[in-house]
Amino acid sequence: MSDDIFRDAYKPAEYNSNISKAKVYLTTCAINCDSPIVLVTSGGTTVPLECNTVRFIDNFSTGKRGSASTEYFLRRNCYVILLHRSGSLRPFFRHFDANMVDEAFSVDERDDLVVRKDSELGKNFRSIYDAYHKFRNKLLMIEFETCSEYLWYLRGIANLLTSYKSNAIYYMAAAVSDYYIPRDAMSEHKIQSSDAALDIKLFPVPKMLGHLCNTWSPEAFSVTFKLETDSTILISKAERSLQRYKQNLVIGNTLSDRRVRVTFISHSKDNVLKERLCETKGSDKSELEELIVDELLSSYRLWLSSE
Ligand code: PAZ
Repeated sequence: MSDDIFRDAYKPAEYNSNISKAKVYLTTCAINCDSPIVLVTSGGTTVPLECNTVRFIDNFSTGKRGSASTEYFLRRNCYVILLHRSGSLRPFFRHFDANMVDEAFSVDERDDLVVRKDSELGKNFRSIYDAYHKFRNKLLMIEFETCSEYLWYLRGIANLLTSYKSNAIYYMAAAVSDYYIPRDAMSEHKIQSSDAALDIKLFPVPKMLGHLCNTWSPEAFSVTFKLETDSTILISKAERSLQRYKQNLVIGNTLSDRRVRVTFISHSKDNVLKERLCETKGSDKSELEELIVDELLSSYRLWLSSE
């Protein structure tokens, strides 16, 4: 079952061209650099119910964690490949939304459309625009939609990143489905409605984290996120993940307060569990992702120096 998801039937249509783009990106931008190359995963994966997909299962993830973190990694001199859900929040563009249009723009006396300097967007527009232009060549974005597309890209990019050894960082903030429907069990066409209840059998998605940390990219620094809704089980679940997959760090968060606090969970060299709370309260940084990225990069540097 574990390799079924890598059958050609699941391969993303754009796979070859996106992996070629990643190769070019790595060779032209990042090959001779000492800066870390970070793979950020972001947003939720879908699980199609039909081969010709009309309906699918989705989850809550907006892509804020991944897109905001990408900005801070870029600002800290890292290269970033952002593997993100299509339509989820994107770095820099996440600051703009349609509701701002009326407030942010006006027409001046020469009939030109101008950004109103007194609007929220106007106040920040220039610095965001400048940052986007400054960093966009250090950023490569690849989109996924389904869980299998995500896994294909993860494996493909990990294959490329493996030669960057400890210069590569994995920052896995995507909310990846735990269950899916294998191609053979999926309806070819739209499931027809009827008066009877609909039975759908979901199968566990093969766990790829072990492959990533131990085979695909064993020398990289890998950080995974763990989300729970019950805060009382968060640390034990994170610890179990650390024991099982041997990633360097798990960042735990709960659904309700994930915007203001996370907990860094790791093992020390002598295998003692370490927990560090990271929260916006009492910090001069307004976005949690800035705190997370700074804390993570110091752990990374410490790890590099102890290698
Ligand atoms: O995408 P978002 O900003 O709305 O949410 C971020 C998050 C909660 C999906 C992320 O922090 C996370 O915990 N990802 C891993 C989820 C999991 O598989 O447990």
